[in-house]
Amino acid sequence: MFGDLIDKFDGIFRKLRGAGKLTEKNIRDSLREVRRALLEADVNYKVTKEFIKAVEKSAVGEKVLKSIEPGQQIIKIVHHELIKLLGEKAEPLAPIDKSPTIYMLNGLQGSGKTTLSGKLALEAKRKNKKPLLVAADIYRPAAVKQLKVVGKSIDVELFSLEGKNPPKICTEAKKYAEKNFFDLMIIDTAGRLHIDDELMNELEEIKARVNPDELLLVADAMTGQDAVNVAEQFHNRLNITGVVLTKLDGDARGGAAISIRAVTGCPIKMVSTGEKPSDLEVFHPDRMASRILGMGDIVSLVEKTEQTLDLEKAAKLEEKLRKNAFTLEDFYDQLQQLKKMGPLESIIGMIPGVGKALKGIQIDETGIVRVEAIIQSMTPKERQNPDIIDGSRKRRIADGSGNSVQHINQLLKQFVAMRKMIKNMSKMKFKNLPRGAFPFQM
Ligand SMILES: Nc1nc2c(ncn2[C@@H]2O[C@H](COP(=O)(O)OP(=O)(O)OP(=O)(O)O)[C@@H](O)[C@H]2O)c(=O)[nH]1
Ligand SMILES: [Mg+2]
Repeated sequence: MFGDLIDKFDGIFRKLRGAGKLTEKNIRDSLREVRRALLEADVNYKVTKEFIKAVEKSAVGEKVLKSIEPGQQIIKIVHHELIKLLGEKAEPLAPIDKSPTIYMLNGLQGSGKTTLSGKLALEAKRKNKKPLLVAADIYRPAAVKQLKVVGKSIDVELFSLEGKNPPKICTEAKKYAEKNFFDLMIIDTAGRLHIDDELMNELEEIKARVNPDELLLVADAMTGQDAVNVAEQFHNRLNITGVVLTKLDGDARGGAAISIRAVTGCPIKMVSTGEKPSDLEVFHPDRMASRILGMGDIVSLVEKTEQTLDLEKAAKLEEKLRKNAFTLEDFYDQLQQLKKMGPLESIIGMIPGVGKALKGIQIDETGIVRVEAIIQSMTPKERQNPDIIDGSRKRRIADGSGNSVQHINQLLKQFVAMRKMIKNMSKMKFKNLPRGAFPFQM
């Protein structure tokens, strides 16, 4: 997620920090690079222009030039403006407080509506709410079946009607939900290749008949500016309440995520980062900005951990991370947990400073088995204090785990990088970002 941008910002900021005293010229040079980075990330042209203007206005002032750490000041300004661009604060979905609350999902073909239906239903269940999935896609032969499978896998009831049109299905579904005390009704509508009048008319009619509490556009982040255009058109016709960006896991550029709010005025409410039920997050502009600027997102990481693991373990992890008491044993433990949480890159990307720290160090999923074997071959003392692992210990561990000494070195290097990162992390203050908030060295 945002891989390209993170790399570029890292380079730009590195230069800024190295510049010592800043002049208006090197600020302008950096901003030109920021501008190029945003455009290359497929951020909307106008949005980029406005963004640079806003940053420039705050940055090219005496205050910044005279501050003790001008480089840091600029990063702070970029961070601040990015948060503004992304929407300032999180806008969660309408609360499930009626019988039924209605979420209606719209979007182009393959954008991820059906997958999202399942995720939202599961989340409702987690909150002890009773969800109902409504199959309003009667055009694609396998669509109803697909939603049925989704429903079955999470044990959620499906409402479908044969031989009826989608507005009628939704009206009947609402009656059914009212009668049977469902808390949430999720309408999975049909996707189309392009926006056409027929589709819009149908969606408008469903909207008019059931009056949904959320009218969400599900947009594929990987389609970049197309997603932004689609959002604009949907919003013009349907007055959507929010956007859910999907496939952010495969979106290295981030153009849609960054532009959509500014172009449409519609908030991004949730983001989907994978196909698994747990790959759904509330969109937090501040956290997303931090992630984009390579500052990680420890808050989301801890939340994700809490969702996936038992709370006690998560609390312990958080404490350890903050106390900087992370050992190889914890590392091992975390690997076990990580395996449950989804693709490693998405998890690891949330750790502050990780973009650079772990760059080039392989943590592919198959490599985990090796890492496990290596740690298992260590003595408890070695796991607690890897500094004592000298040449002969390395050879013993290598033999014991069926690896080469090189592999042991690689793991230790990886662990040291991780520890350093965590050490930096503990310096972070989440509430008052300004000073010392950045996990990288200034
Ligand atoms: N990597 C990734 N894949 C996703 C995500 N969300 C959905 N998908 C995949 O995208 C494909 C299409 O998802 P669907 O949920 O069927 O999309 P849809 O909008 O219902 O499609 P139609 O019903 O044909 O309009 C599936 O293979 C999903 O597994 C995501 O956040 N990340
Ligand atoms: Mg579908």
